[in-house]
Amino acid sequence: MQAQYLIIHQEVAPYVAHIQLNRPKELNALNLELMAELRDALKALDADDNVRVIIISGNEKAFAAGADIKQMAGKTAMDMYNIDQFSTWDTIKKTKKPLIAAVSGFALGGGCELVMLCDMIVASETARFGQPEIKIGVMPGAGGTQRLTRAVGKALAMEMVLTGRFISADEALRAGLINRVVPVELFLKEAIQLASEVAALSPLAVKMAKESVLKSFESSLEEGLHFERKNFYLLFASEDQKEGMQAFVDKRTPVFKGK
Ligand code: CO8
Repeated sequence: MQAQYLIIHQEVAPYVAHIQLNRPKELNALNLELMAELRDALKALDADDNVRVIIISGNEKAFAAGADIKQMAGKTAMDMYNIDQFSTWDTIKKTKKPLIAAVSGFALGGGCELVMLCDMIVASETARFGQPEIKIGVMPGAGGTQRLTRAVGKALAMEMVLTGRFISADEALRAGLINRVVPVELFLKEAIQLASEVAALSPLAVKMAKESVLKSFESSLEEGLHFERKNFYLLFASEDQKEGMQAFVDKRTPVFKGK
């Protein structure tokens, strides 16, 4: 896969791919071209049987400092409507395999929203999360008012969205926004470790479990429980279920094939 604004590592560990956002001079500002490349890369990796988990990172200084303000500055509402950038985000949201964000430095605006679209978040001690759109006369547009509020609750989300205050990795951890914080030199290693743990499991069970957890954000409890139950039953049609349970009985490590 060739990309101008991404570095794609097909296999950083068995069954683990890594996409690095790569516009370092602009702090990985998410221009339309980068987002289109990210959408295409995720689609390809989601369809690749040799990939079970995908890590998205930036570099040490920035995961991403938001949407590209320079690209947006002169646009009219009709330009924005016609560009329809959120269809790209809608496609990214459909990725079935787990996405792990490895965050160091700035994760702001669209950058924070991209992080929140991921399923698990590993941060370095230097990570800063924020929705500073209010400071440039707009507001979050890619889920910042919704996913942030669900993750950290109304009080902190409201403060971040209305003042643009950045929060540290430790505050994000305490607020339940992220999974873990590690020293900066370890953030990618830790993400690969976490991804490898998941990649060793049944990819079918993992995908259906991800889908079921996400369903909880969009359904009543009853509907969500029903959805969960169907996926649970469905997994009994897989060879991985037979292998997983037989391995437990045999006291050996299961080998999952995704069938
Ligand atoms: N867009 C475009 N360029 C940027 C952005 C950005 N979001 N952030 C940084 N840059 C550029 C700077 O312009 C600068 O370029 P140059 O060297 O050519 O002047 C370079 O990156 C380095 O930045 P700074 O010199 O400002 O670096 P500092 O370390 O002094 O400051 C900050 C770092 C605090 C991160 C600062 O750059 C900043 O405040 N950036 C903007 C943060 C922001 O407001 N983000 C929200 C953007 S709006 C948004 O995300 C809306 C999302 C809605 C939908 C999502 C669609 C993708």
